[in-house]
Amino acid sequence: MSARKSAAAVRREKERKLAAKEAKQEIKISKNGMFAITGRPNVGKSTLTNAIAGSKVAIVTNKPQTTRNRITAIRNVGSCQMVFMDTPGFHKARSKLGEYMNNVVNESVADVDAVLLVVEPVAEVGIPEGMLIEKIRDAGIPAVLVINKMDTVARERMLEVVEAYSREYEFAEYVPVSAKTGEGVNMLLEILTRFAQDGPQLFPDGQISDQPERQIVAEIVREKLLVTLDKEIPHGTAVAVERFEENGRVTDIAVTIYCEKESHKGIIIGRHGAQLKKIGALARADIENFLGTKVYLETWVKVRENWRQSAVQLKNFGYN
Ligand SMILES: Nc1nc2c(ncn2[C@@H]2O[C@H](COP(=O)(O)OP(=O)(O)OP(=O)(O)O)[C@@H](O)[C@H]2O)c(=O)[nH]1
Ligand SMILES: [Mg+2]
Repeated sequence: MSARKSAAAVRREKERKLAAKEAKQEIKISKNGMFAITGRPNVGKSTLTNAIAGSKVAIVTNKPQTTRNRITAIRNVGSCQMVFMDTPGFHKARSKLGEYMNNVVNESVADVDAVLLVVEPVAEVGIPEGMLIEKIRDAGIPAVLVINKMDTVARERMLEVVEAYSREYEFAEYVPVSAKTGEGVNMLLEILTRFAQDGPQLFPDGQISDQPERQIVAEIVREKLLVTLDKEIPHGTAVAVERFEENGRVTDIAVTIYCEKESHKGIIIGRHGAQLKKIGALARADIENFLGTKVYLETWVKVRENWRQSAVQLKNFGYN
């Protein structure tokens, strides 16, 4: 099963490189555009980021506050290279980690050609959306309202959403999409090319993200923690990659999962280690698919009391 997946991943990588090579021969990049993807937690920013990248670069779950860091997706459209920054869901912070996450949003909004505000298809401007609109106004940067999850509502609903948001702010564009089905995503990209500026190609052909492999591996493990564990426990976890060695067709990886309490550690490990085994198996399958090699994955669990409130620990886990 896993060997077949690996072969498929290798083939996909080859196809992507070939497509990139062909594209390069035809069109030379003469413009670039930087875009921040913002919105409240759980609206589908990372799903949209993956749809744009054409591959999974950001983890996605049905739990709010999944994304913690800025994650880049790179996509060439015609003569334009577009760089997207997925950001954490903007929320009322209750920890130093939450403050860090909101800060990632602030910094991303400050330095782009346009901001995408991703919203649910609901005709009401909520508190996080209102706060993000204030940031956009202050920064004086063009903004595009992306109405996501259009697969869940009737098409007519869009007009009501546009009406509600246009009362709050004059968006440059209003674009309905379904990040999940991919509908409207090409149209969105086409529209966004208007905000690009004359400039060089920033990333080589075929590169779809600037995240190191190790970081994506840590994120995949965190996704499995979020998917398999309940309530607050997964939100209090961080994952560190301790070992990452490529030995031909096998990648040897060791990760440590940090959690906030001894009781959480017990739950993560589970009875006779069953829960940790399940998390490891799910993560390993995805990591094999991502790396295109077989993977040997070792998992450890450690406690770091209240790390989300500690500036020093946040820094240790790469949230700095
Ligand atoms: N039906 C439907 N569901 C979607 C769509 N886009 C995203 N979702 C779902 O919404 C949930 C949240 O998606 P994410 O992409 O993780 O959302 P996010 O905005 O990145 O969330 P945070 O990182 O927590 O801020 C997941 O269960 C997705 O499958 C969509 O277009 N349609
Ligand atoms: Mg996300």
